[in-house]
Amino acid sequence: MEHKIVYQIYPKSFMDTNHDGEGDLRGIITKLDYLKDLGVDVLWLTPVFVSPQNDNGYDVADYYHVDPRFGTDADLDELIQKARDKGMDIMLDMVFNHTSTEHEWFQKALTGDKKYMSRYFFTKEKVNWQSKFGGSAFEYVEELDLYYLSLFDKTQADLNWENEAVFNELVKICNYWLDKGVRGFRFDVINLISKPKVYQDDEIGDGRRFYTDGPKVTEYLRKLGALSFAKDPEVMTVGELSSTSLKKASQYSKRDESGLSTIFNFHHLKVDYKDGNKWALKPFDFIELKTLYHDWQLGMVKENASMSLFLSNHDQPRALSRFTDESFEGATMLMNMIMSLKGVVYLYQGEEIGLPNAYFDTLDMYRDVESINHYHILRKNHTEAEVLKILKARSRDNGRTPIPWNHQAHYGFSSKVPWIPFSQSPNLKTVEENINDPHSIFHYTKKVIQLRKSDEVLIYGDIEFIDLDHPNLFIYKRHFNEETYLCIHNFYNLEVHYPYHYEAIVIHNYASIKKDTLRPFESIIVKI
Ligand code: TEU
Ligand code: CA
Repeated sequence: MEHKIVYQIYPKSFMDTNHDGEGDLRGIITKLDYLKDLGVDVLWLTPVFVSPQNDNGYDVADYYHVDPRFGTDADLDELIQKARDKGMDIMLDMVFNHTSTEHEWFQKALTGDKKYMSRYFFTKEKVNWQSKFGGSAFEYVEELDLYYLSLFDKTQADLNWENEAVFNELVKICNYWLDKGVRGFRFDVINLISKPKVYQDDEIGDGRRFYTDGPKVTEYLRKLGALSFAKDPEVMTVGELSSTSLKKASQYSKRDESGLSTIFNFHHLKVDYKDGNKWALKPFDFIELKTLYHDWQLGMVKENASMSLFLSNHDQPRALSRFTDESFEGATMLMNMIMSLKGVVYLYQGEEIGLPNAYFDTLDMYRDVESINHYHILRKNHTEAEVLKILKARSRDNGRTPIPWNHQAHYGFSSKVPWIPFSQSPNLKTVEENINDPHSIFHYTKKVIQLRKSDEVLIYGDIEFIDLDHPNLFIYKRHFNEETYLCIHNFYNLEVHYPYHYEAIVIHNYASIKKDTLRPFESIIVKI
């Protein structure tokens, strides 16, 4: 699995082919040669199932059919086949912690049908748990004089995995798509599926300590795996884990267990949260970032478990803007790092062309439910300017702007004004510009992908961290058989003196070496 590169696609912002300003499945089909040329092996699509799109598809109303916004069921079949013909697998995003309140199960529950009510969490009393998008996690239903649990938006009702009928439905859905030729699943917030029997107020937090990494998550996952995806070792699965721990995470992706292939944890993407608060800004803590990689890389190896390597996705500001000056050197330093750590590499659309954050200046440019909710929450005790500054740094829309393919109308993404504005950054370069420039971030990414997929030291080698307290450099070695690589990444826009010896250069994001020196965002991997 570690030799495969996964490319995450946010279909709504990838390529539009039917002139409605929203990306679609046929748009992805038109770009398969581009993705094949880039060298990726698996295409992860965020949800394309029927959905009212209140949370951009993470509110699923029908798990068996494609939302007309994205195309037809036949379009998805064609994408699966055509990707396969080019040696790429399709990974679908399974949102099994909750359904949309538009889903027929929930609609039947609203009629008071006990059989369907027990598929969710209806309760007479509510407790003080908070939704991840702000506000109470319990929504009141007058007709039933009951509340239901919704940890995200109120139109996303949490599913009761303890209910056999629910579990069997989810097994059926997985096997349906496996029979359709899908070769991968990403499981959304999968460590929230084991809720406590009794709810209690949280005196200190927002309630997540009562429902995160619950007692039955491992059992549920291994059972689901045994009845569906783990039957075929070629099927790649990844679990998105919210606020998890190394101990728990390693349980879910133990090799040789019918659990997940790998997991996503997010601690390394909270190193710029002031006091752990997403909506409070501070410069990223570099030492903490390196220490987290040290602990998780070695911890997962010790537990014989596998982790994913990623820096950006559709919920995060773009790493290029978050950790660097958006330069070629910044982008390729991050690329060298993610491709030389231990695990399965996930790239997010746009990283291969150095696409920066959105840089939206006004609220009306934002689309994300979480961002708009928090605009109003933060405005209670912040000025307009302060809130817009926080959103500019933290909003999920930073990762959701459309791909700029070329300099035709609407950057060749659509013939219509797109559903969300393009990045307003002056550093934006199109895919076409990248392809036409041999020294571009695109061609460098292609080269380092080739290296990562063919180099056993980077794929299988042990990892050893060095000088973790260095203020500017991230340094580690990879060992495999007799070979050792030294990897050095300068995370800062300054020159650093650091003596190192080498036998040969494996990859370098500068044209030549300056003895014992790492220039701004310089990154080199050498054989020693
Ligand atoms: O994200 C879960 C999750 O943890 C994020 O919502 C995260 O908490 C938030 O972005 C941090 O601010 C998954 C999906 O990736 C996300 O797009 C969905 O909104 C969410 O689940 C609910 O399905
Ligand atoms: Ca479209």
